[in-house]
Amino acid sequence: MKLYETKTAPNPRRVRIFLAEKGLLDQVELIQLDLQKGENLTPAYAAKNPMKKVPVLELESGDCVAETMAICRYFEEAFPDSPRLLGTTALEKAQIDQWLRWIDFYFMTPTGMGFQHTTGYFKDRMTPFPEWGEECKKQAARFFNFLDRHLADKQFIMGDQFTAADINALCTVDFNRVIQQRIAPEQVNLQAWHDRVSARASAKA
Ligand SMILES: N[C@@H](CCC(=O)N[C@@H](CS)C(=O)NCC(=O)O)C(=O)O
Repeated sequence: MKLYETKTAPNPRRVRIFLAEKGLLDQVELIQLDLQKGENLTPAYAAKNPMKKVPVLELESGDCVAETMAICRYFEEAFPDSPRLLGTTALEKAQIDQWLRWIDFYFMTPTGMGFQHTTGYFKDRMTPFPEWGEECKKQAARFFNFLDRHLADKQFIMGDQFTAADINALCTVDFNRVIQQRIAPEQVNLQAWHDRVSARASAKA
């Protein structure tokens, strides 16, 4: 299997950590794309993912799966003996999904938009609106506070169990450095959780 990705980008990092936690990193060949050079904008790549984003998983059959969580879901289902990261019971699955959507919509997306609209990183392919970018940065900063409160009495986002929600939150917290946002000294619960999840071997994947 091939995984089209970019080492420095946050969405592919989510997949790499997910695979590392499952012990499945050796199942994929990592193919690097330089996003700023537009290597994701070619017709050949658009045939794999019409949205022209990384990551994309390409199976031996030639079938492609785009979208970070769809790729993670593929590995969760295709390798049922690997550690479960998307829940086991109906309630766990639903609550993890809830968290993944909260993190995507209210944390990852504002972080990404804050980055793209304040830096002009992709100005060759979109029109940046700096004022909108600043608003998005504020929304991402509010999620730091929300996570800090949530983690006051928990080891991980779901409680005692490390899940994909921790992976996605970790990658988003870390990516906030590109918009100069970091865990504040008073956010001690968030910092303790961050130390805990960053210490796992998978965080270096
Ligand atoms: N919803 C997608 C988002 C993917 C995404 O935005 N990827 C970024 C890198 S983290 C990308 O490919 N950007 C290149 C571009 O926008 O041209 C997912 O979850 O996989």
